[in-house]
This record gives sequence, structure tokens and C-alpha cells, in this order.
Amino acid sequence: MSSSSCFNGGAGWPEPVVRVQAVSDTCGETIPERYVKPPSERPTSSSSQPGPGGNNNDIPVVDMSMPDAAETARAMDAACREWGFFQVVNHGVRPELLRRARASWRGFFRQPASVRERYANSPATYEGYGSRLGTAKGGHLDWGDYYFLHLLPPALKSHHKWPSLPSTLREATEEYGEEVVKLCRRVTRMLSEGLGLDGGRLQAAFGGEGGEGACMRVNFYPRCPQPELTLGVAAHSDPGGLTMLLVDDHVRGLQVRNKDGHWITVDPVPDAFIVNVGDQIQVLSNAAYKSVEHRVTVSAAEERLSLAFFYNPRSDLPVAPMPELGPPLYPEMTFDEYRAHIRRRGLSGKAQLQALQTAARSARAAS
Ligand SMILES: O=C(O)CCC(=O)C(=O)O
Repeated sequence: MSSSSCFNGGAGWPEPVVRVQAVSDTCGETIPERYVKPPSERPTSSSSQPGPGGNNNDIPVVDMSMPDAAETARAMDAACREWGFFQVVNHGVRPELLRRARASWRGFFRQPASVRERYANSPATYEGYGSRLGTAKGGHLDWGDYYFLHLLPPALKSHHKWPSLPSTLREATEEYGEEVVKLCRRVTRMLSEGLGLDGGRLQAAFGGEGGEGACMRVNFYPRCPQPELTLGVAAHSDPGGLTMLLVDDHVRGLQVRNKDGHWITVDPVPDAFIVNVGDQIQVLSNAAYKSVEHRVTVSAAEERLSLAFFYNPRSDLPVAPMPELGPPLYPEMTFDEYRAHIRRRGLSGKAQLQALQTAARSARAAS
């Protein structure tokens, strides 16, 4: 790797940051050791290759245009209990806007490195252009670059931290954010009803309309000459509330761990959102809804782009299981406290949620 393709991204990173795009352009047929995952974590041939979305071997598809809202809520409820994941179609966000948002962000990752590096991030907030999570020196790296930004609360949103090129990006991202927040509010209402609660309960636990948090991570996975050795994002569950993922229609990559522990490759439905429950909804629903592990495989033939929109509880609000849903399996904690750990250590499967559950069990035993 030449020194010109390394960037020391400011205070906080333990070693120079290398852009995966630069590695992909220069590494030839062999990926550097840092990207090679231990054998047990590599994509396996046992990952199923299901048919079109919606069959038993793939996450469910929920049509949000069904006339009976109770039926939609029931379908989402079943999906959250069984899979923690589903795709939504006829969700009300215009396909034209989905395409504009995707094209704008693809345009950013195609800018010259000198333009992209103006937005290089640091681990203090992660906002901006990044290539790693966590600050452990010498650890494994994922085969993907990303851009992370805040949309809500309004005080955290700052357009000057968003790329100014391509010129369509800020407007498309602003409009996309507004529309996806509306969709998150509708889905949150249906999940509350699915849990047998008043429709506004989850929303209230998130801080109410206008009080919630929202941020976005745009992932860019360059072509990889040895996709069987690495991952675009290692296995993790999402720390926040609800994730709305928009992926390339024609490139697969997302894998979800099913109830039997097998990795299932999601077959994206064009113009759908892939929705998944995050750790905060697992806590609020007292584990009725599952925040499920997922990971991303990469391709030798095609690069891939995804927009992961995270809808979260207000970060300083205590989050605890809803009292109606049985004896609490988790202790109360703010989202700020919860994610501080992840920002230090990076994503690691479901380790953090399991640690919380153990802490709650010990506290109960001691009382
Ligand atoms: O790119 C994808 O399909 C998923 C990305 C993801 O899991 C994440 O950004 O947390």
C-alpha cells in the first residue's frame, strides 16, 4: 500500500486509516491480511440462496397498502417475533426519491479521494467519511467504506458536515430523511399495536414525534478479489431502535441469521425497504421482538451501495422494558450509555445485549 492511499484521519484513530476503495484499486488478486476474517466468520457455502423474497427461506415481505391496517400490524408483528427483519413494499416513499438518494451517494463515493478526504471522520462522533468502527489497534477490518451523518434531533444536523458534491446530495438527503422518518413513525405505530399496546407507546418511549433521534450510515462496498475471505460488515445487531435499509436492487449482500442459526441471503425486492428491529426495541418489547444478527458479503464482480437509516430513542432518555410485557429482562439504560461501548469496541455480534441481560438477572438474584 503506498503512503498516498493511507490517510491519518485526525485525532483518535490508533493507526493510519486506509480506504477500502484504494485497497480494491491497488491490491491485485490478494486482499491484505487485515481484511481476512478468521475461518469461523467467513461467508460459508451453507448460506441458502432462496427464491424471490417472501418464501419460507427468506425474510417476510409486508405490503403497507393493505386496506386493513390491523392486518399490516399483524404481519409486522409476526415478522419481528420470528425474524426481526422484513421488507416493506408500497411504503409511500417515492421510487424517484430512492433513486435520487442512491445516485447522489454513489456520486460521492466516485469523487476523487481529495474531495472525499475533506470529510474524513474521527472516532469521537464518527460523523463523516470513515473506513472502520472501533479503535482497537491491529484488529480485523471490514471490506467497506461509509459515510455517517445525523438527521435528528435538528440540533445535531449540520449540512456543512454533509458532502457538497455531487451538488444533488444535500437536497436529496434532506428530503429522503424527512420521508423515511415519516415511514419510521408509521411502522413504529404498527409495532406498538402488534405488541398489544396503544399505538403511540413506542413513539413516546423514543421521545415523541420531534424528540426522537435519526442518523444514517451510507455503506460503499468496492469490488473484492477474494470475497470468500472477508465481509463488508461483520456480524452485528443494530444498537438503535429501528433500521430502514435501502440496498442496490440488483446486488445481493445482506445476510440475516435465522432462528436455526443459519445465514440467509436476503433477496431485495426492488424499491422496498428492508426493516429490522434494533437492540432498543428488543429491550422495550422485553425480547418479544428480536434484534437479529446480520452481516454483509461482498462481490468480486460488482460494487454495492446501501443506505442504513437508524431511527433511535432520544439519546438521553432512559430505555427499559414496557411494564405490561412481563418481568423486565433488561436494566434501564440511555441510548447514549448503550452506544458508548460500541463506539469504543466496534460492533460485535449480540455481545452487548447479552451482557445487559446477564446484569439484569444478577441484579434480580441479589435483591
Ligand atoms: O449493507 C447492508 O446490506 C447492511 C448494512 C448494515 O448492516 C449496517 O450498516 O449496519
